[in-house]
Amino acid sequence: MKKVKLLILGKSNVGKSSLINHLTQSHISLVSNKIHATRLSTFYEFKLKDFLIQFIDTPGISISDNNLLSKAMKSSALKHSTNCDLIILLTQLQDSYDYELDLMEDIHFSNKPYMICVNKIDQ
Ligand SMILES: Nc1nc2c(ncn2[C@@H]2O[C@H](COP(=O)(O)OP(=O)(O)O)[C@@H](O)[C@H]2O)c(=O)[nH]1
Ligand SMILES: [Mg+2]
Repeated sequence: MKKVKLLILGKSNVGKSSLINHLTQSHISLVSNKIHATRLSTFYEFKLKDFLIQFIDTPGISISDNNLLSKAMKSSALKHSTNCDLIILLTQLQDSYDYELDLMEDIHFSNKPYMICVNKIDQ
């Protein structure tokens, strides 16, 4: 069975965990409206036809915050980019995309295929 690893990146609260919940049709991922509900990256696996899909849910990476916890969370999330098959950058309609543009530099550097998805289209 082929294993496919999907790394989900994005700001806190854009709906990364909700998306994984929806796609895996369960409620195993932690969802909340609090910032940094997922402090450490979390792995979820499910089978789809002949594939074993693994989602890597990451905490929102605080690029603007210069504190140690933010830096540790960012490097912890990005280290998964070395062995994933696809990076999904999740975003939402907002005033500024500085955060995403910053993250795109790391995504380009990883040389992995990626897609940018826009969530909360109901808003
Ligand atoms: N309106 C709206 N709210 C959403 C959507 N997806 C997630 N949310 C809400 O956004 C908040 C943060 O979701 P969460 O999955 O914890 O975000 P994460 O920090 O990126 O993992 C929760 O209150 C969700 O219910 C969506 O498509 N539309
Ligand atoms: Mg989350």
